[in-house]
Amino acid sequence: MTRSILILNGPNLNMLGTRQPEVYGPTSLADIEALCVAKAKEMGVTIDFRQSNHEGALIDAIHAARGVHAGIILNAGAYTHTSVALMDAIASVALPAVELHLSNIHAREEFRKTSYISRVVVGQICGFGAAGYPLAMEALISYIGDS
Ligand code: CA2
Repeated sequence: MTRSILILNGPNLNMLGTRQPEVYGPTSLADIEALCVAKAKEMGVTIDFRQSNHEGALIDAIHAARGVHAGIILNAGAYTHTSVALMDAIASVALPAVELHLSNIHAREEFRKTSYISRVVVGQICGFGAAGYPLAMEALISYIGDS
């Protein structure tokens, strides 16, 4: 069976490439999706790439991943630093998950150093810009292995 992974993007990530390229890079979310589709082809997996600005919609997508996807890559945007509900959603589906950020959240404002998501994921990739997405795919697929 072809393995499938959910790549979920949170609030404001639809605005990538329009402002603050010095922080988040020049790449649009559509360009990042194309990068992930190419990587998925190379790795022989399928992806479901999504973005929502709504916490509940992100939670619904995580719940729906159960029994459908082998794992989750989550860039929760600013919800990373605030959302116990998203943390609980990841814990509730018991799927391996990788936390992803374009920027190095540990080198920025104090409030970005706190991540609720970190408590329930296998690991975190941050600071590599758009290149972090294919890196996260490699990390997750390697973690999942042949299971
Ligand atoms: O570095 C990341 O990937 C973040 O998850 C991006 C979030 C931020 O709140 C997190 O702390 C780290 C922000 C999403 C993108 O926001 C934009 C703001 C202006 C222009 C374009 C995107």
